[in-house]
Amino acid sequence: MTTSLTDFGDGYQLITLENSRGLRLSCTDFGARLTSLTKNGRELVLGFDQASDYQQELGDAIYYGAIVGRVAGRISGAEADISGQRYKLTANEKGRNTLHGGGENGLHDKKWEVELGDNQVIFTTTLADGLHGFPGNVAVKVIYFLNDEDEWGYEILATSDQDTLWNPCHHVYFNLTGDVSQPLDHHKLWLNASHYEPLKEGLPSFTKADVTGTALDFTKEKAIGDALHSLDKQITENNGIDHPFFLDDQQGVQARLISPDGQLSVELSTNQPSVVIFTANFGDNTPIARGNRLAHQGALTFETQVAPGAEQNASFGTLLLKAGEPYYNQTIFKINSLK
Ligand code: G6D
Repeated sequence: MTTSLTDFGDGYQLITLENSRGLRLSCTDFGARLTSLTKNGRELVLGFDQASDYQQELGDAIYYGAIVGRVAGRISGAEADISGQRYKLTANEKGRNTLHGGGENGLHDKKWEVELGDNQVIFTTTLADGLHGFPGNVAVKVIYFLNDEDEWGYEILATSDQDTLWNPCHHVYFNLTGDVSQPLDHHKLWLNASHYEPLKEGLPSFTKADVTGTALDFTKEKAIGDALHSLDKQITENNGIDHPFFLDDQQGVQARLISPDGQLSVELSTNQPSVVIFTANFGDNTPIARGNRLAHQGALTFETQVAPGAEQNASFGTLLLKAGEPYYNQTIFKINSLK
């Protein structure tokens, strides 16, 4: 295993780990973000090679590969009850919803402290009490790891000094072709999720629905294009997939993404109850990443978290982080060479 540090521009640094089997992971103190994951030279994720490229508006580039929170996803109405008190939050989407914890000066666009561990990169930061309207000073640690079994992943740990809302995610986007100008259509996806959360005008519906008979049924592996080009209203109204899926288990492999050429797969394991899958439904006005313009539906996220909307449906889990209690998200991705 080798580790290297390079300049990432704008005062940020890039840390790269490489194992003995040609799997290379790069991450930066800018948002504790994954910027690149290559297997024998093939780029598997959406990202850029300098910090400034993430600052562009197009395609919400600022979130690519970053840690997002305090609360990933949307809080409808930008208000929440926390331990009996009502809080008004930053309405950074359409002036009425809180998206990804309230937008700028969040986890995704700040400079984290960084230290190197044994095949690990450890990022730490704090979110101040009152930021974006949320109570509590939150101390956050993100640990990236890479090993010689071609597994990489992250742990997110946090504690707060007051009861607060806390449901971060890691916003990695995969495209296993090595070229994000290729739409996802011929990637195959299997998902151990018999239920999902329909959206209502792009917002949480606070309900669970059976995937059976819908385009969002990935309980048997299928081409993602079969879903993306279906006439299922949940697809047509959201211009693609942007849905929380309720995982049927929290141990072992819960999802598998297979490259169109059948050479590679990524297998997801997580201790989180849900995963939000978003297929980068940005249309054609998108950034160019490493020489390729991101296609509409050209990459797919696995945002492991509690399903957005849990603030109104306790069966989803809870967004509440009680003062002094530990939060822990462990998510592992196994890269398999299939041929
Ligand atoms: C999308 O739900 C997704 C988010 O994950 C993404 O970051 C944002 O909007 C741009 O709806």
